[in-house]
Amino acid sequence: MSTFLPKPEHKFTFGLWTVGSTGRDPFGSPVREPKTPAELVYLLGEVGAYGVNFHDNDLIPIDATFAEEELIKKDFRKALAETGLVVPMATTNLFGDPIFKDGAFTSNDPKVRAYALQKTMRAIDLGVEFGARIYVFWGGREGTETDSSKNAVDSIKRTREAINFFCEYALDNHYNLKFALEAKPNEPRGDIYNPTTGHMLAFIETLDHPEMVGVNPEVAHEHMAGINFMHGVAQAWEAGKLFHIDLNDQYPGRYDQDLRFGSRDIKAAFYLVKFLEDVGYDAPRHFDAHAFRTEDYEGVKDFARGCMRTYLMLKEKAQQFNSDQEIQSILAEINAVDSELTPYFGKYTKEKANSIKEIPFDRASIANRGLKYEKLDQLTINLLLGYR
Ligand code: DIG
Ligand code: MN
Ligand code: MN
Repeated sequence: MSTFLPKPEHKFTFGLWTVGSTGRDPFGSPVREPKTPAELVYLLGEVGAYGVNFHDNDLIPIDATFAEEELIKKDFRKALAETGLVVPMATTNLFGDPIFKDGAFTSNDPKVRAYALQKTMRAIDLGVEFGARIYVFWGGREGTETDSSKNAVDSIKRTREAINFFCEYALDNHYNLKFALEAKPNEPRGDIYNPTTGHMLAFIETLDHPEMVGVNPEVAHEHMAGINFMHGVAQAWEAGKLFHIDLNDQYPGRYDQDLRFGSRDIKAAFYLVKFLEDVGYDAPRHFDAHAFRTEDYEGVKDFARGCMRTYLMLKEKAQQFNSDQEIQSILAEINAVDSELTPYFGKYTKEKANSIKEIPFDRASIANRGLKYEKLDQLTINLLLGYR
């Protein structure tokens, strides 16, 4: 049995805002004293994380003076050097300040849209300064409560114009950056544009530089939309667009809970980890989650350790699944190739079409075949519960 201790090769990362969450929620004030970015880096170093991510204002307060900014960066850089943590991803807070109350890129106010461009360019510079290679856009306020307020087509066009602008900004400055778009269906806005990873994949194809832009799917966000998260991740991967991933957990039909990874739907988490490991996903495994409001900072460390341990335990379960003879023999049987039909699949030809039209099918006998999915699923449960 391995000890499930995180290593740099696992590329486990946390945002400053995750382990730095002070436990504020819509119905209660903070329960934990805030820690500085440097203190959070040391905390992440203690639990064995590989990297740390930040929104611009997680690191540099929006009204910091130049001197304050330089001191913060100096301490942050020192903590990174002493712990060995890296900064794989950065992003912009375009949702916290009141100016963004009606969105940033999709705000009806051109002053807000212009300020959002300015703030994001500065945040990109900051992320690049600390080595970020992936830049995330989460449009938390890009939406409506009343659709009397915005033209949905104009909103998509404004979003496209902004992302095109930042792709050109990165090219113009020779930044080695990839952009990752993160979807969420609602909260904090009543409805958010581009609400799922699928919407984002379609949107990316309308951009001027689609090759620079991928997605950053988040477990909780797709669960909020009632979607099978692994299926969306698989579609993004197959399209070559899985640039980053936000791992956490979520009870269906609730607000964005950002729970510890694997703490709610262990079976869904298993299939996700199995997929990521089976395909050799090699980008950061980012836990965009936070500890329960009940916790002190020892509890926050328990939360962070739990995210990484659960991932590693499920990684071992996936290896067991892949080497389980009974499971693999069932999979081999239900995926058997029919050599007689093989010539008919693949690209279209007129000959194939005409031949397929003439094949006699015995629908009843084909339909009567039992697929052993109950046995396969129970074997999976047995394995996950440690009885296999
Ligand atoms: C929320 O799930 C969003 C913001 O925290 C951030 O912009 C993004 C990066 O992981 N996730
Ligand atoms: Mn979330
Ligand atoms: Mn996220």
